[in-house]
Amino acid sequence: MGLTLYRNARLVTLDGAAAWGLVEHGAMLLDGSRLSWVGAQRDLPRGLAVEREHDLEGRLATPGLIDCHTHLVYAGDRAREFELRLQGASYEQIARAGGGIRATVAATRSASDDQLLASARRRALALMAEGVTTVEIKSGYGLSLEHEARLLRVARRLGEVLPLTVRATCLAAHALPPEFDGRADEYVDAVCAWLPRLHAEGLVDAVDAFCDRIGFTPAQTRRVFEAARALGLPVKLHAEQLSDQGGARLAAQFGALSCDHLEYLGDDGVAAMAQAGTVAVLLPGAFYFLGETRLPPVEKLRAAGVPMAVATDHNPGSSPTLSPLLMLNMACTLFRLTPEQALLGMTAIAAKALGLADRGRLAAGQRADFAVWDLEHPNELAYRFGGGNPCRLVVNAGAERTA
Ligand code: DI6
Ligand code: FE
Repeated sequence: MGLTLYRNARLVTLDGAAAWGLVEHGAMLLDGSRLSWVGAQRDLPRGLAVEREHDLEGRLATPGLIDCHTHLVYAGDRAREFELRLQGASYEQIARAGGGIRATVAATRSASDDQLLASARRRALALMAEGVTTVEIKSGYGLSLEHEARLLRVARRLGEVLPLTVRATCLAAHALPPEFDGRADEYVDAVCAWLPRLHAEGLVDAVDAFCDRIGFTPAQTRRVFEAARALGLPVKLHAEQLSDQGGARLAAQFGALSCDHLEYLGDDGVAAMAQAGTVAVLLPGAFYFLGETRLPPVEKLRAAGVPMAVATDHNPGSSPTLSPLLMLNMACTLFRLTPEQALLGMTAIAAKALGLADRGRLAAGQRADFAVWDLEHPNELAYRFGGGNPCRLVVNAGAERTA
């Protein structure tokens, strides 16, 4: 395949010293699925055999968005629980009464593979329409070997049927399934026994757990992490979402790629994450939708040099959003990230949260994953909210997909 040139773009490379890595009158050269040259058009090497040329007409080009935390594969919805919460029931109370994650598990187990794929595909298309080129998808609504495997296979399949990179994370330790009531330790034994089988089928890129009062204890989480480590799989953690369990400290001991949520993260957790190089994944959708008032310690994370990612956390219970752009806005309005930090959080730092070094910036050698926007300046990505999608074009590994 010959070279492809995209020219006349305002490049938001997120690379180099300039704010946003902004390059006016920029051009990108693609060699197949990779960027082979990125810079100001006047510096473009002469005498190249360019096969195809695209004029971006002065539009903004950013790295493709990376949604590094979603639960995209499930059946049913939890709109009724939303009503109950508005009448005063808490997320935790609903979960303890057998609703919450368990309600979605029941719906998911009775859905067919085709139904799960079709609904996940619709959700993925909505994310892609706003510039997403890589998505992480967690299992966690199956909670048995058979059903967790089914969810992970659907996630893998999605990456085959769509121009989208899918990273699959096993979150079998999401909640206790009803058949294990009162036997959480036995359930954790089971999860540890499933992991090698799921991994042997090539279904697992990382392992996650929900460490909280309504999830699993740090001791149980540690056992899941040990099973992951024995397989050479990286770990992540839903940590300190509803209470401080010391989950982040534990995850840092295992060199976790990321700790996610973190509203109740304490100073020791911040320090442990900084030392381990663990990414903090901020999820403003869940914070907003659950009416949480405790903010993640963004100032402290920033001061300690912990990289911060931003994701949708799409799931039916705590964050039923399909708008990564709205999350950029909320990361700024609710968590006080700067618009540039928010975009970095959904590109370069999100890539780090997934252990991917080949994407997240516009630079030679990176994957040719980018989005083109009808916007003047990148700060508008976080400034606008709720509709009027400005995404004009999405390119994944060099292949165009008109949004
Ligand atoms: N925390 C969350 O916000 C999601 N999972 C988790 O551990 C919510 C999952 C759900 O309510 O269905
Ligand atoms: Fe989540």
